[in-house]
Amino acid sequence: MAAAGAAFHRLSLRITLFLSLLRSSWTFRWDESGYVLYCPCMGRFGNQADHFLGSLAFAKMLNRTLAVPPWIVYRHHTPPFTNVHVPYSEFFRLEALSEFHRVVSLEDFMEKLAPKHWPPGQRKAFCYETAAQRSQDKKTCPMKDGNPFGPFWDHVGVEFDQSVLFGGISFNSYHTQQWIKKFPASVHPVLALPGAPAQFPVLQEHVGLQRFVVWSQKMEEEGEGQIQKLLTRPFVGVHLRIGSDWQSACKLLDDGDTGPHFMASPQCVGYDKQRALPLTAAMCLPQLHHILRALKLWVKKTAARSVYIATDSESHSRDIQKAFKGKMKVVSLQPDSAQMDLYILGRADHFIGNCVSSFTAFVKRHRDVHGLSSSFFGMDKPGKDEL
Ligand code: GFB
Repeated sequence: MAAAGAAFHRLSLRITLFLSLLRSSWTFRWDESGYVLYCPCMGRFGNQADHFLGSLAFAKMLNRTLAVPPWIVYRHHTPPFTNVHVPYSEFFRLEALSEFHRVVSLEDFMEKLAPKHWPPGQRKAFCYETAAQRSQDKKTCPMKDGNPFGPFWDHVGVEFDQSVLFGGISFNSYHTQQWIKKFPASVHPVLALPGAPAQFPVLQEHVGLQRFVVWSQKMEEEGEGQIQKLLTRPFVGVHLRIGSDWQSACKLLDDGDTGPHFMASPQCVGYDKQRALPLTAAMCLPQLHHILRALKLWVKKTAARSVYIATDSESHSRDIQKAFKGKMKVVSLQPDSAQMDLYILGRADHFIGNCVSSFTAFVKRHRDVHGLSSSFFGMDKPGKDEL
């Protein structure tokens, strides 16, 4: 019996190995329907994440495989004092995207597919005519002009040999047929673009794609470890986007240079411009009293025992502790990687974010997918005690 069991075990191991080999050779089989490549060259993580969802939708719309780019992390003030290109799978599960559409990491595309199917000498760049206007001959896509463009394509080892210009078409679904007619995969198997084929902020119809963005096992383990070590449930998580770059951005709002749609604000004022709620200064740059008010309200509502503060600047931990008379555990990890803050905020029992920030938007979408509650600074109704 034991011998039969061991033989069965060996057989099942062989089958598993065979299936995983089959799967990997399938994954790296050339897709005749073509590919979309792009540089996530606008903004930092939150902006790149918004663009990622739109790009995923664009690839599906054209029925091309998306070559998922690495995240560009700007480490100019901390070692290595340069851009770092972090593979998608470092933070999230690549395989979870496949539930929605065909994907391959850009790194695998370059290593396993490009040498044969998109070899040097045949690498075309695609861009808007208006973008090419910036080049000397006015016919060349500015694929590698400046930072982060040059370092990105250098990182994946791409030089472009030719430019293909287009105009009069946008990346939204209205132009699907034009894209397919203009650039059939049989003639143009690889659509390599200088930026994301998507809008910022993410279109309302693509917000739900967040559910395919699933944290990697490594992030999950580290994140859960930090929550267990530092926090006591229930806990309220807050995102304080209050640093100097943000203060300058919010000044545009104070100066009346924006409408209610300013950066990520459709997430809280509404996507419909005609019916959008007013965007106030407190929603963009909450002051300490706004922060304390919202916290008091939500700590009470959720009977929270601790507060987690994610911030791009100061945490106001002491003021917050004082406001709760020292009876609340107030934690601000200030982690090396911003994604750890995103992870913890995504797991809070309630989240208070910044309406205008795409960093908040990432957390809000994630929480919506999981049915968790969120609110925004400057939008809470005053608590009963304050009336
Ligand atoms: O994510 P992001 O595009 O959001 O850019 P916004 C803000 C970046 O600041 C994040 C850091 O990616 C982080 O690197 N950051 C902000 C934080 N808040 C936190 C936090 O709570 N914890 C940690 N660890 N890091 C846009 C930018 O930012 O703001 C644009 O993308 C531009 O480039 C604009 O600067 C004014 O939408 O908030």
